[in-house]
Amino acid sequence: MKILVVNGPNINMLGVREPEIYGRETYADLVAAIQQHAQKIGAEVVCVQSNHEGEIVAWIQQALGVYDGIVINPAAYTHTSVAILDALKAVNLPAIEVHISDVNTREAFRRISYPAMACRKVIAGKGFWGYCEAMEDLQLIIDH
Ligand code: CA2
Repeated sequence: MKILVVNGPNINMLGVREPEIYGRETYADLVAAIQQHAQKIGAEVVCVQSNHEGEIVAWIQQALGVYDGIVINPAAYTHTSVAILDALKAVNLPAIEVHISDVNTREAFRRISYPAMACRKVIAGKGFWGYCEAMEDLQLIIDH
């Protein structure tokens, strides 16, 4: 099973600022945690991060025929991007949206998600574990 993990803008700043919201661990720590869990569940995972909406759209498009599923934290683009929603709809791969923080208990604008309309599930507020849970959920969806 091949999974593409896509992280959006500013996720590369993890551990640098706002530790009260996003924790003290860095983006490199996140990738290490994802890869460790991928090994445990027998999945092949590629992690990418971009601060550019078009690049995220391109990665989703290129996932077709290469990956079995997508785990995506679109970060701030969650709340604005019809382009990412349309790309997920276009490839029609099973996708799960993840947020490190609990977007439902923060500002009202964070409760809106466009990409979620093309995702099987949204996992929020579970920190890095959310990505691991999403990989396990994808495995169940793909295997059945
Ligand atoms: O909780 C999440 O994972 C978010 O997707 C993170 C986004 C935010 O816009 C979403 O509403 C929820 C922001 C990522 C920025 O991460 C930073 C990390 C450290 C310092 C500054 C920003």
